[in-house]
Amino acid sequence: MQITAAVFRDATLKPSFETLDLTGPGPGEVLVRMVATGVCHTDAKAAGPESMSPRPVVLGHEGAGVVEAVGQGVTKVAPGDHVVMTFGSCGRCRSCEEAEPAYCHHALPLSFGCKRSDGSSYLRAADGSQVFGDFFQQSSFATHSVGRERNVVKVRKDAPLELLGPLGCGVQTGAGAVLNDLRVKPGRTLAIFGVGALGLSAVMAARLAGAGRIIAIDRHKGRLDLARELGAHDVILGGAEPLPAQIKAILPIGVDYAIDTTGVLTVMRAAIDSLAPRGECGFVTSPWDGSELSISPRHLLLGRKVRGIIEGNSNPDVFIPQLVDWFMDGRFPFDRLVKFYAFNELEKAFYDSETGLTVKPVLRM
Ligand code: CXF
Ligand code: ZN
Repeated sequence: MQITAAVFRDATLKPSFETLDLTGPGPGEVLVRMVATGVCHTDAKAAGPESMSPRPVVLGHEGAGVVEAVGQGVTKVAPGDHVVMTFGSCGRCRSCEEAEPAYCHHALPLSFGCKRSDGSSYLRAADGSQVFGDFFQQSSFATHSVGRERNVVKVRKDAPLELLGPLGCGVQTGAGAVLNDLRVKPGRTLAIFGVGALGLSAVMAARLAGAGRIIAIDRHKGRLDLARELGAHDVILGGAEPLPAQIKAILPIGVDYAIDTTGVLTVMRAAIDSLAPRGECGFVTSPWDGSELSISPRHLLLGRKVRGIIEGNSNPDVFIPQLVDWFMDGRFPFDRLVKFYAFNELEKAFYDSETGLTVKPVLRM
């Protein structure tokens, strides 16, 4: 079939909108007609000069749409089902067997490798040349997408499908860090460094968890205002005196939990330095270039922990429908983060999200 897709042929973040040939769904695959897709910072990284993926490539990994056809052996979904597309996982490694697919032993090649496990590709340009799809096993910046049985999550049909794509990455990353991984206990204190899509999702989740004190930190005043509306008790505008001192001016012992969503080394260090004894710090992203962070082992000795958390340690088939239910009940208003764009405004959506103008862009197909 023919589809329209945003193809990244160079490192400029400027896609060309092309008609491509799609063959599929193959065995175990699910063809999804895209309704809308979120835009995540990882898409901009993968489009730019630091990309880990081959080119030309179709990016996008927060798809939401309607199942159009299923390949041989697929039983989880059927044509007509509404689905959110999420990260891929192998289903066979120890992490997958123990229902922690975000830590799949094959997570990186499945997300960034952009080909099927047999090496083939299902997308061709008009001249017959290969275009890489399969980014996060979906490449959702397109009118149609090929997922796998494991990375499509069926959602209730009364929920607004065009809003739901970000649940597949950014929103579950922030909310899941609080609820699935750190498992923030009622009454405990939490500092969230950076309140973009990940951090604001963490704020809403912390409120749901009954956290006693939620401190939001950001460089954008508008985001701090939104953090307050979504449940933060205190806000700190970044850029002035050292952040740990500002946090300890509110909570002298430090916080029980800290989450860094910025991937900025100095901020990550500030998150660790803000912890109370036995406090736990989660990093939900990292510098893209693999650069290293210095930590004082003496500071860690008092039972403090530091942990990387990817995709909110989500088991998506369970967690995404749960987030949808909470949204529908009015307890998780993540629509407050979203601004809609037309499909052909992808470049503007990248720009608005990198400059902080928009928290979570969603492209309508
Ligand atoms: C990201 C999370 C941070 C490391 C690279 C992959 N996942 C989705 O955007
Ligand atoms: Zn993402």
